[in-house]
This record gives sequence, C-alpha cells and structure tokens, in this order.
Amino acid sequence: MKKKNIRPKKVAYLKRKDPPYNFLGLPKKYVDYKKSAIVVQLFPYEGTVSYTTGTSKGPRAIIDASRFIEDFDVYSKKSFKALGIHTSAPLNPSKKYSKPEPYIEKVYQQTLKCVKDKKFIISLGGEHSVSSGIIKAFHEFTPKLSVLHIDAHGDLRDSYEGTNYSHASALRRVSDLVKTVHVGMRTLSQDQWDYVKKNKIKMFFAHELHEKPTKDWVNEVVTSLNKNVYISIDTDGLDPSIIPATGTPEPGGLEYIELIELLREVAKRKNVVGLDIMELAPKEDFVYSEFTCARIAYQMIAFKYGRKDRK
Ligand SMILES: [Mn+2]
Repeated sequence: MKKKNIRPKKVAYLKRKDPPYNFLGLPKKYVDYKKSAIVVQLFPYEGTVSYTTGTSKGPRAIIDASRFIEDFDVYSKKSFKALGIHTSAPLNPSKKYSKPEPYIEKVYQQTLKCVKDKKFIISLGGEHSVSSGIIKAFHEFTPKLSVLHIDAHGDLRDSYEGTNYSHASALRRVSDLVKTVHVGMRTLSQDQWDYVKKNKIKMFFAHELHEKPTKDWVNEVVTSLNKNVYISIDTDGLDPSIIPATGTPEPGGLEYIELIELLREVAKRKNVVGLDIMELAPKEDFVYSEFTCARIAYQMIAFKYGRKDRK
C-alpha cells in the first residue's frame, strides 16, 4: 500500500507580487494616498535586537495576514475600508544591521509627511527603536500629546550596547519629549526604576493589573493620559501564549481581550493620533502571531472611526 504523505503543508503565504498587496488586500479604489484617511507604514528595521532575530520580517508577515481579516467590524457593525487605507512601500534599511540613527531619521521624515497630511498613521515593525522617530514627528505637530506604551520591558535605558537609540532605549528618547504611560511591564532594571521614580512616570506592572478587574485598571490608565494619545505596542506586552513570535518573550503578559478593552476605552475618551506594533519576529507555524497583530491594527481603526459620536 502506498504511504500517505502526512507532513503538514508549508504555510501558503500570498506572494508579495500577488495583487492587491496592501493592508487588508484592498482594491485600488480604497488605497490612493491622497484620498486615504489612514496610512500604514512598514519599517522592516532590525539593527540592535538582543535575543532572537527576525523582526525585519515582521511588517511583511502582518500585511500577509491582514489580507485574511474581514473588514466588517463586529463591535460597530460597520466596515471602514471606504475611509481609504494606503500602505506605504517598506522603508528598507540601506543594509542589514545598520546603525539606528540614520534609519530613525528616515522614519521621522516619512512620518512627518503623513502627520502634515493629517493621516491616521499605523506603523508596523521592525524593532522598537523606530518608534522614537515616529513619535518625534507627532510631537512637533500635536499639542497635549502623551504616549501609551504597551510592553513587557521599560525600554527606558539611557543607552544600551553603545547607542542611545537601541530598542532598549526607545521610550527613553520618547520620554525626553512627551509624557509616557507604561502598561504590562514585567521586567525592569534598577537604573530604569530609579528613573521612573525620579520622574514620576506612570508604570502599570502586569502582576498588579492581574489583581484588579480589567475595567478598573483600564479606567486608571486612560485617566492618566493627555488629550491626544499615540499608542506604541511591543508585541511582548501581550502574553507569549498569544504572540509567541517575538524576540524576548516574557511570561505573565496581557490577555488579548484586556488589550482590546484598553484600546477601546482610549479610543472612546481620547483622540488617538497613531499606533505602532513593533517587534514581531515571525516564526513558521505561528501565523496566529501576525494575524493577531493585523487584527489589533484593524480593531484600532474600527474603534477610532466607529465611535458613536462620529458620523
Ligand atoms: Mn519589549
């Protein structure tokens, strides 16, 4: 008897050249830059990662996965594709493992254009250091800006491995500019803790959140934010059982639904100007990691534009 081939098939990614290659796989009429309210930026940069590698492949994997997301939103019972969602060409670094400063400068320039054009900007990474370039651009045009940072790590080191722009310093550069609120923290160093205390930075540790009802801590977090909010998500802010494909997985993170409740409440009470999802390092057979990232990105769009006070 002939043996059956029981090896699982490889994941069938859509190929880059398969049209339409953009966030959600939208037809042409919904993706024109000028007509789009939303821009998705792709930053496949990986220069200062510490533990496991692969985050340069993050944006591509999220775009691939997004093509399987339904555009009808179950919270608002609406679709948001008619707002227009433009996906920028990936900003490729000049070479692999190049220094962060020149790349972050390019990130800043590209984002600045979108900010001036009043787009709602979603950025996909790539390592977390690029967020400082994005936020710098927002900072210049957005009064009363605060940053909601979701991460297992503080990312508040003054410098790390010889650079002030490492992924481990991403939020330190940001906190030099604007108010930052940190959620889902599980790991920190003494020097970062000293900095947090000295500067009275709001930090919500995951183990403290797990002791409280979601509604209560979500309310506390949102109350601590300014009127305009930029959201920066490191995928390791979520529990690694939800997003295992990340460089430094830390146990005890946020549940998916907790994160969604937080995003929903922020979108309801504040003006969310942009969102990034960083540090996805795709691993074969863990496609639910990138699918979850794509889902979070679209859910944010739905929460922002699906508010009952918007027509
Ligand atoms: Mn992290």
